[in-house]
Amino acid sequence: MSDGAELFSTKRQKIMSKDKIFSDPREQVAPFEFNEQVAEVFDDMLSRSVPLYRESIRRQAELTERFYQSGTRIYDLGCSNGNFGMALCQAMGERDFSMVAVDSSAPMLEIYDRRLAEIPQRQRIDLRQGDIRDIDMEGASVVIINLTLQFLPLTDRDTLIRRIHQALAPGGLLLLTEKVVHEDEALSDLQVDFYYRFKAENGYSQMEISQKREALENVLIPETVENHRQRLESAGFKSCDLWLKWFNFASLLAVKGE
Ligand code: GEK
Repeated sequence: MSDGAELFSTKRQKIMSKDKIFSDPREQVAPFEFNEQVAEVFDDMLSRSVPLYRESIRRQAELTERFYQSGTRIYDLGCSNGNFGMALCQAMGERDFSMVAVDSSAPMLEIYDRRLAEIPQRQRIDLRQGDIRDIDMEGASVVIINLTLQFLPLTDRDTLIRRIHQALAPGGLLLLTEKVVHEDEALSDLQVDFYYRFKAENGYSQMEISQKREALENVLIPETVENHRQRLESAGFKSCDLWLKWFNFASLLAVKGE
């Protein structure tokens, strides 16, 4: 992997396990879960399943550095094993900051905790196990929700985005990355076709691709970019930019007015 692998470098990263979770045929595919088996292969899974994953994490860390206001907090909602946290420590360098990183998966947070133990900025990141819908947020200047809103029921999404807007200081930043669908069915199909091509190029077999798709059915519910934009606008965000787009993946940034 040459796409900035050094970005998240820790000792653990160098012994990354390969994702073979869906490589054997299954009679019934159970709904996808962020369990120990997934946590173990997470970096390999994301780098082979999410186009531009490293680039997007890196730029979001740099955007966070740009928008962070001293004395406030950063929230990483659905932080997984800490790739954003590691990139952020690098982007912040010596600069002081405070981040709350939340995930419901204990195996993910165990890995994050081990990675933090290896770096000098460990005290700046507070790991919390819980549901992002229940977490209290206040005094924030940046909130990132990277590939995680898509796992909430559709009915819970407006409330969370409103709560994020309320928690942000004037001039605060929300970073939102999601798998998306297109409102035009033919274009949606085209995006998915190119997405499966990307996965196949990264070594996933057709069986792995289709079993993973089945496991994510009704677990990961993508929306259109337009839906996301509208939700951000209704929550009160003053400006919004689609800063990265790759077929069925979209990264938006939204800024709260002064
Ligand atoms: C990254 N942001 O590397 N409450 C808390 N955590 C949740 C919830 C919830 N309701 N639902 C899902 N999660 C990361 C990648 S992965 C994306 C995020 C993916 C957590 C879940 O446990 C998992 O760790 C994360 O959200 C989604 O930039 O694997 O497609």
